Amino acid sequence: SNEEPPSTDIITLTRHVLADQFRMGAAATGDLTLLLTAIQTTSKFIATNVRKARLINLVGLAGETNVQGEEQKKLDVLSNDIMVNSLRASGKTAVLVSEELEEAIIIEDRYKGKYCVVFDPLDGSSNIDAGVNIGTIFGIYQIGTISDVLRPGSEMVAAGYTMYGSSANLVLSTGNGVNGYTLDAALGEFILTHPDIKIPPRGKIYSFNEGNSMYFHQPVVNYLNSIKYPTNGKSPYSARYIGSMVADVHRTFLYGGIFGYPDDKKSKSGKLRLLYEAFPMAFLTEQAGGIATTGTKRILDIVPTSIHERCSVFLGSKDDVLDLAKFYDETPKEG
Ligand code: P6P
Repeated sequence: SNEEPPSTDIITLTRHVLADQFRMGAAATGDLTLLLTAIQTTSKFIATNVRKARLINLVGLAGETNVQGEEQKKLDVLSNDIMVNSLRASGKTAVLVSEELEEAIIIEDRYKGKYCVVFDPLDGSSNIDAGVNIGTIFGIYQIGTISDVLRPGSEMVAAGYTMYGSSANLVLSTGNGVNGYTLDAALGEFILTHPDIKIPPRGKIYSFNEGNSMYFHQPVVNYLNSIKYPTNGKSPYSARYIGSMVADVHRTFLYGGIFGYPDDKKSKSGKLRLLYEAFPMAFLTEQAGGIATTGTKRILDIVPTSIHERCSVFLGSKDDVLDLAKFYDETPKEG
């Protein structure tokens, strides 16, 4: 048959990360690689169960939807449980912080390793019913002697997300750029499909929930007006808002533009969580050549005061986010 012979030189995520470690000449103990293997396992498990839930949902539409409602909520818990169990069992973690858990988990000595993982196991899960892409977001710190997780995002050693859609896409940085991997379910491997992701320096898309416009602070209003009613003869930007952070950020990385969930008069500190949403996405954004700011401060420089605190987020193409930041510089502090 004229079918292409299968490649015998597939670059799996594990091989790619190992190659990176060797290239770095780091005393690659393999610890990070093993930790990332555990994270891959959780993403495969979640991908399977999100797909099943959608299937059940389709089947369930004829049944009592409230059962499906329960099913959806269970998915959040299911995703959290697989993350906690798999990360603990890896023997590479000391502290876990999950969006689903009020308190941080301190790993018992028998399983204690040198990393702290902060994660949102299933962000945007309210979108499952509509078949909208959702995702897992994670960040990895190397813990010193103290199991103190309240450290700036700039101290993360790795960060990534897995987006569950028509396929499962895992986007990862270990500090040397950003790479995208797609799950080959037959092999059960994430294969390198998007090497060295770089955000275009400027895009033509803005991604905000304009349903919050009534509450937006003046700098955001002024910025949005500048791209919706441009006075420089340029055409207005397009609006794209999925309402699932992983999907909106993934599109921003690939197509460029700006994603924003700013603090406003209703959400005084914004809505997105600093430790396991803003930090990982800001880490990836900078590694992909973009900028991530609160409007007045680099997100990765924030020192958290509590594990579930929220923060204002603007991220994406360098030139677009710099344009936004100018409006904060120009606006006198509101009384
Ligand atoms: P809104 C999903 O619930 C989420 O946490 C993020 O994934 C998403 O970016 C944001 O909230 C959407 O919030 O207020 O626009 O529905």
